Amino acid sequence: MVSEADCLFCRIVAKEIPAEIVYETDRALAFRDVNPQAPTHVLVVPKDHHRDAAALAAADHGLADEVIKAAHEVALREGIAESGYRLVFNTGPGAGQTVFHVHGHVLGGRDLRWPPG
Ligand code: D5M
Repeated sequence: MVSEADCLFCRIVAKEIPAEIVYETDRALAFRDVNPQAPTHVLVVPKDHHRDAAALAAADHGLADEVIKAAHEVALREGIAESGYRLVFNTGPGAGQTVFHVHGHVLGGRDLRWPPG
């Protein structure tokens, strides 16, 4: 496992910090966002540390696919796959990324406007 000291999501992956886990595979973990922006708001992360979506895609072939598949599995389990959901990877501080361990936000359960703010 590639882990980084002082990374919040690495510590959640290591189960050192509690989170409400909703789905887990060998290489991905999904848990509820502490500050939900929709009735369903789940974060999906690779267990290995990569700072953002671009780094993830560049570093490990197949892992980005696994994270996206895990996000869809979460949507199915949460009952939002059919009505539609948003999968968002904020990438960089200017886009609002605050935790630099790549994570996809799975958002759904309400009408989602476009463009997002
Ligand atoms: O999204 C970072 C997200 O991480 C933000 O929506 C809050 C969430 N967050 C922060 N701390 C926790 C813990 N401890 N558990 C669950 N969720 C958490 P970003 O795209 O980087 O702005």
